[in-house]
Amino acid sequence: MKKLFLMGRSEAGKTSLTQALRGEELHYVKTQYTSSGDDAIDSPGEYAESKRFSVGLACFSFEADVVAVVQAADEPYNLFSPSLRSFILRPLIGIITKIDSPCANIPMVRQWLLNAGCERIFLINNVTREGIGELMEYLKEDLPRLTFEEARMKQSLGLSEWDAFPETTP
Ligand SMILES: Nc1nc2c(ncn2[C@@H]2O[C@H](COP(=O)(O)OP(=O)(O)OP(=O)(O)O)[C@@H](O)[C@H]2O)c(=O)[nH]1
Ligand SMILES: [Mg+2]
Repeated sequence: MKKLFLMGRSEAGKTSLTQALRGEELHYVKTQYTSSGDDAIDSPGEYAESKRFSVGLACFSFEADVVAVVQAADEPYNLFSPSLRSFILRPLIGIITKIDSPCANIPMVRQWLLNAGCERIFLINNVTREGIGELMEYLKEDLPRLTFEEARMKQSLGLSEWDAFPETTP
């Protein structure tokens, strides 16, 4: 199981997502500090909203196998810059929550996440659990562990550790 790090503005639905992933009923708990469980690291939205604290998110991300930018489908403006990908040394995915919102603008939020460099985007309704199965499917496989030599080889090819080797023609 990949360990997931969640970052995104307050009320984006990060804690609800951890509850939905665990199969729990949603119950509101304001996240006051970054907490690391077995399968997920949840952070307070205020970290993403403050220039000073957002640097800390990069540090927490190193404890995870995959980093998720969580944005609700009805967010009025974007907090994450297009250069975001460059300081995250993990696979970066986007999670769009609240797809049930009457004010949802999924194409706009999807574009923000693509601009940030997310390689996959999941659409989630934490209340009905729509989309949770697809995310679980993605998370269930562990990332392959590389030897030092394999990591060096990937670097020499300009690949990230988690990228597949390119197909070679015989
Ligand atoms: N309709 C709907 N409501 C949701 C969804 N996900 C979360 N919510 C509601 O949104 C509110 C905020 O959710 P949280 O999961 O606490 O948000 P958070 O991102 O953890 O917020 P912070 O802890 O402040 O960073 C709660 O009242 C949730 O019930 C969703 O997919 N659809
Ligand atoms: Mg929370």
